[in-house]
Amino acid sequence: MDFKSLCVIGMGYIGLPTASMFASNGIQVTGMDINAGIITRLQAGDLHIFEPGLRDQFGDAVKSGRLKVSTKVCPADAFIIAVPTPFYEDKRADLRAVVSAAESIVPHLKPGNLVILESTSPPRTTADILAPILEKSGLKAGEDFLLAYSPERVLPGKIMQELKENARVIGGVNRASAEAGRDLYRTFVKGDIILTDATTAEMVKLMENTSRDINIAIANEFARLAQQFDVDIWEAINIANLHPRVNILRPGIGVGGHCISVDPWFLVEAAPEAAQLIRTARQVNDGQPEFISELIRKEAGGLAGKCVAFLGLAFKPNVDDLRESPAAALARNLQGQGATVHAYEPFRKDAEVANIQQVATLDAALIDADLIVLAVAHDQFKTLDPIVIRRKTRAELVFDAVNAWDKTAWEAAGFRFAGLARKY
Ligand code: SAJ
Repeated sequence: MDFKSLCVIGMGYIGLPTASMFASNGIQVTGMDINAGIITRLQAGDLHIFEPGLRDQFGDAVKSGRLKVSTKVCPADAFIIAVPTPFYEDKRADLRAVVSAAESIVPHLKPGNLVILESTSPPRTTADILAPILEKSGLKAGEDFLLAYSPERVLPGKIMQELKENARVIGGVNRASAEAGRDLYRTFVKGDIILTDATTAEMVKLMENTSRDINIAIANEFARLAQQFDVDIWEAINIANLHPRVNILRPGIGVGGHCISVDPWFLVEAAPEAAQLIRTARQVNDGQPEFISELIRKEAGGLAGKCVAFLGLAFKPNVDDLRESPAAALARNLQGQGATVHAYEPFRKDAEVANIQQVATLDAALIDADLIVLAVAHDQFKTLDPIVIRRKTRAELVFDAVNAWDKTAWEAAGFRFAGLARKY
């Protein structure tokens, strides 16, 4: 099939790069978002998110005249839904944005159109929730219009590259829908395109992120054991990973972001009895900020009345995304232990994180500090020179929660150094 126009609903971390990529590759694209503030900023050429390479790609797309942004859905040959699917307090999937995106397509849906859902969703969402909403148009899914699920699988920080290069799964409500999806994404996808049914594609996406969550959980549990047995976990993992069939991931302060810390719950919700391991892994990772804060408290000999220079609030290194960030949870845990936390996040100096006192510069974080906690291994933190830092703070203790700093160098500069299961 030949697609000339596309409407992408949701201008977030996935929708905006995807819309820019299609427009740069010849398709007439409307990027739609219900948030008028985001659209006004984009119209002024001001991106509300940071992702390497996105600014240029978006700029090229706008310059080509093929990318427009709007608060309204427009008629098009194809529609992509890329809206958030968070969870409610009780961890059930919150599909309100998907439902309202689908409803906003209904008045524009024409015979021969293709609708693709990209948002991570519980199994059967496309067939059981999306199709009935779109069929309110009077058209039948798979017959009058085409409907598929194609999960985004790109890694924040590498989105522009992975959008093109990763294998793409397209699950249609029937074969014709999957094939139409393939024709659309072939516009820019260089990786393999694998066709399957919609529910399999939904399950594949959840399995990918769940297996990563479980692998990080076992790394975190190993770190807790190493801490107990006075073993350096980083040395132990390096040695274990020399085994040809072992690949232990990195322990840390927990698992955050909008994907891995959320998606496994969709499987737990769908089949609680069958998903015991998945639930336990979630609990281990969610418990990690508290475990680390307890380690810090012990190292500091108590935190009451102490001031912490807290480096990093993003959910992982070199991104500006603070959603579900374990760093924010750790900062709050330290405050709960009586510490005053001065948090510095270079990628989001203006972010307003509830109940966390942010400072605008590194120096402001260091000035009154009794201890320094490295929570996120941003490149600009990794390369800090301990000799320079020594001159800017009276802090004596440095706690590296993410194994990013050289213990010897910090000790040589006059700091007492500790970390997660760290001996060397
Ligand atoms: N983390 C660790 N240890 C590790 C790796 C990661 O503690 O060894 C932590 C990170 O610090 C972060 C969290 O896990 O808090 C998740 O980070 P990530 O880099 O593993 O993944 P995301 O959430 O940025 O992106 C994931 C990716 N999925 C997989 O790798 C299976 C990406 O491909 C998906 O597109 C994305 O979720 C998504 O949107 O679903």
